Amino acid sequence: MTTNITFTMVKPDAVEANNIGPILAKINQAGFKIEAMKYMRLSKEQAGQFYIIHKDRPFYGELVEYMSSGPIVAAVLSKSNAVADYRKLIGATDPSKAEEGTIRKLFAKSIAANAVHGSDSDENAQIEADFFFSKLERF
Ligand code: IDP
Ligand code: MG
Repeated sequence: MTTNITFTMVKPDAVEANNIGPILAKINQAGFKIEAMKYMRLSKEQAGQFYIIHKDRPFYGELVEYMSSGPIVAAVLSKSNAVADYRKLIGATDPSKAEEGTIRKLFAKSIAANAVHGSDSDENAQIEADFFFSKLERF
């Protein structure tokens, strides 16, 4: 299997709870290499743009408010089968439905404040990585 990428964020709830370190440790232990990383706060406009695909969902306003409520860690990760393997590592969107040992089971507070983002396809991984990082910021 060729190496490919996925995009992740440590979301504001997990940053606030001092779980950046434990989450990055899980990511490295699972065999992902960090290709790019930054610590930043999204404006409402940026959060709205990132999640534009969800603009018609009832939780869109809440999601944009939440994702711009505090700093996040954004990162590009690489590994064979990166997108699917990372979705497995993070677990279900709703932490009450996430498998034991997954990042969301361990660290998420709720279906909205669910600790991490993970890309859902190779195409979206590229779009999301390009949204946050220039070529000069990727290794
Ligand atoms: P995913 O992050 O597991 O891919 P999506 O369906 O793409 O889940 O939803 C994007 C984000 O929107 C979720 O991670 C979560 O933060 C938020 N979200 C999803 N469903 C709900 C909901 O029913 N209520 C509130 N927030 C939600
Ligand atoms: Mg999604």
